[in-house]
Amino acid sequence: MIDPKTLTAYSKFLSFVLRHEPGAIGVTLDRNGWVEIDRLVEQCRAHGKPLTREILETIVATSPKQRFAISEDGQRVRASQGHSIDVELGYAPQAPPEQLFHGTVSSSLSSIRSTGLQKMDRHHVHLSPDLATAQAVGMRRGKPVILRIAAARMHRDGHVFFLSANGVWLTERVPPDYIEFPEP
Ligand code: HQG
Repeated sequence: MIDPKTLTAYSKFLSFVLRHEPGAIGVTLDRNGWVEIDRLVEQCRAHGKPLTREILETIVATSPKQRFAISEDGQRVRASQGHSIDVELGYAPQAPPEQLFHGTVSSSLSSIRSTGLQKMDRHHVHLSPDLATAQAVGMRRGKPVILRIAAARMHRDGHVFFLSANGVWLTERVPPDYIEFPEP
């Protein structure tokens, strides 16, 4: 049994490597974001992170947000979303539900009111399917503020949506007109 704190620390490190900086441990991702598990483990160990295949598989299986996925042949792993580096995740466009949610903080609101939701350092704006998830996302930055997104209307107006393997809705941007802000 691996202790949960160790798993969390490895999970954060893997997010960093698989979404942002594979070069930090000398691995490269293929165009779809995958890396060979053996190579990843070897390079983690060479950089002072004694990861094992067992720990990796435990993280993939138990991560509450299912951040990582293992390929069908069991040989490769990738992050399911959240990248800042250029990868083609290959998710098919999908019609979103009527409404989606975005958790943010009050200090971002005036900017969001004028420019809408921007993808910032990531590939997409990330939207949550339910309030509780959006609360948790917003809480990473402070007191959460929940925005309601008229996703079905956006979709009818031609905006493209993708659903990641771990249930995060992704879109290029959300113009202010589709955002319902909470009462001040
Ligand atoms: C804000 C986590 C000013 C936006 C979560 C957010 C999620 C603006 C921040 C995933 C803005 C970007 C993504 C604008 C957006 N002006 N601020 N125009 N547009 N923002 O981390 O959605 O744990 O890139 O509100 O669970 O917070 O990494 O996006 O506060 O699924 O797996 O700019 O990351 O998942 O922050 O989180 P992020 P996010 P993981």
